[in-house]
Amino acid sequence: MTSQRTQVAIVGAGPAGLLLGHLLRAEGIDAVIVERQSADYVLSRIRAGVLETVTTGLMERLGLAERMRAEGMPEDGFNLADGERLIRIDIFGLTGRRVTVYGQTELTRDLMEAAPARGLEIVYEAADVTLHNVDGASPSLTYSKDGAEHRIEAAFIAGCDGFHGPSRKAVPASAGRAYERVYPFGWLGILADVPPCHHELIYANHDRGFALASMRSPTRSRYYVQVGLDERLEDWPDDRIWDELAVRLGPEAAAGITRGPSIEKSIAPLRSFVFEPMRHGRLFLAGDAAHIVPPTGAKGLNLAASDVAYLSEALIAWFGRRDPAGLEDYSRRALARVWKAERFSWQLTTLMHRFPDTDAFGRRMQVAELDYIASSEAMRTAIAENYVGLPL
Ligand code: RFL
Ligand code: PHB
Repeated sequence: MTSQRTQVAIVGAGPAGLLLGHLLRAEGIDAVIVERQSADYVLSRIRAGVLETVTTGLMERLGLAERMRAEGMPEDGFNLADGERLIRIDIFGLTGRRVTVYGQTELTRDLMEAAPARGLEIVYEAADVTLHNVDGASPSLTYSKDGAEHRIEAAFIAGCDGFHGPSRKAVPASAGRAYERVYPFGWLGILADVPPCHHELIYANHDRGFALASMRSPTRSRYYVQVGLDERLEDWPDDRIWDELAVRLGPEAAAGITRGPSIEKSIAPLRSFVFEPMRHGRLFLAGDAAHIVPPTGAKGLNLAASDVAYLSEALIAWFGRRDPAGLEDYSRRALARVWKAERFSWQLTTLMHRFPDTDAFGRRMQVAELDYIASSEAMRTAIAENYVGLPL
């Protein structure tokens, strides 16, 4: 067994772990990331696309925003569609801020590529990561790689290992509580090298179900359709997806759709989940390890970023001045923002999807709410300020 000491051991090289590692290294704090997958595998997962200013701001602060500034697409607004018309949410006009379309893959690549030069060690393909003594004075983790066993001792462990990782499971059931809602449908996503159908995102509620038109660049589109949980990818050849998108997104968007072969296709389930508290002893949870939002509000990656903004600040105060206040307050502070994003994501999901038990009354409620949003600037402002991201 080899042994290594660091100040913060980080589990998971997703956005939460990578951002945290860089924020700590920028202040001279040692950190090591252990990641179960290879770098290529992590980069092959097509996920988030919309970044709040909290997230782009962290990349700026780290001096890693050059490519994001050149290739990211600033968005002044987005649209809700009700089957016929587009209801525009003028994010910039209503809040003075914008979101940026820049794929999670690209953000992750920028962070991974900058790691060696900044002394951020990332161990890829680390198997059997196990956390030890997280509620004692000297926590550690062990993993195996290439047939050898390794141990990392640290002052703190950051669990940034996503929903299925081992960190949350290292918290005894009696020390935490999970809140969960599982939705009775999923999103089928398709990536294609065709121009987007519209210059802004469109979230559509149609009688046949939800659809989303998003993008990655002027030549790459990302679309989603709501599907039943029993549906399989084989049931959805590309043509069926394009046909369905054209109907659900409405006539204006349909006129702009360019069809092309999919380069990625996957089905993701939708879930709301929060684990409280986000700290157990010397273990701190951040990002999807602690909470999941349905993707409708585009909040998951951005919450990972705000968690690690709080956590890095707390760890920097601890290592710099032995000030424990930030660490003690981390869970409360992070959860206050998490629950508001949970509420927004749940509300937008409920407003925009067909639920198997939506009756005629429920459908009328959705239509009336969309109509109210179209006519009320107060409603649009509430949506815009949540979508663009609540303050840290
Ligand atoms: P991640 O990205 O899941 O990274 C966790 C990392 O931990 C590793 N890991 C382990 N490492 C070591 N040992 C183990 N035993 C391990 N088990 C797991 C994993 O391999 C992985 O590399 O979590 P993180 O960093 O918290 O980041 C969260 C975001 O990835 C997630 O919230 C977003 O992708 C959610 N999301 C969206 N968020 C947005 O802000 N805007 C969006 O537009 C948006 N769209 C989406 C989304 C998520 C989606 N899916 C597929 C869930 C669209 C979709 C379809
Ligand atoms: C995406 O582009 O993948 C995307 C955009 C907005 C969302 C979810 C996903 O709300």
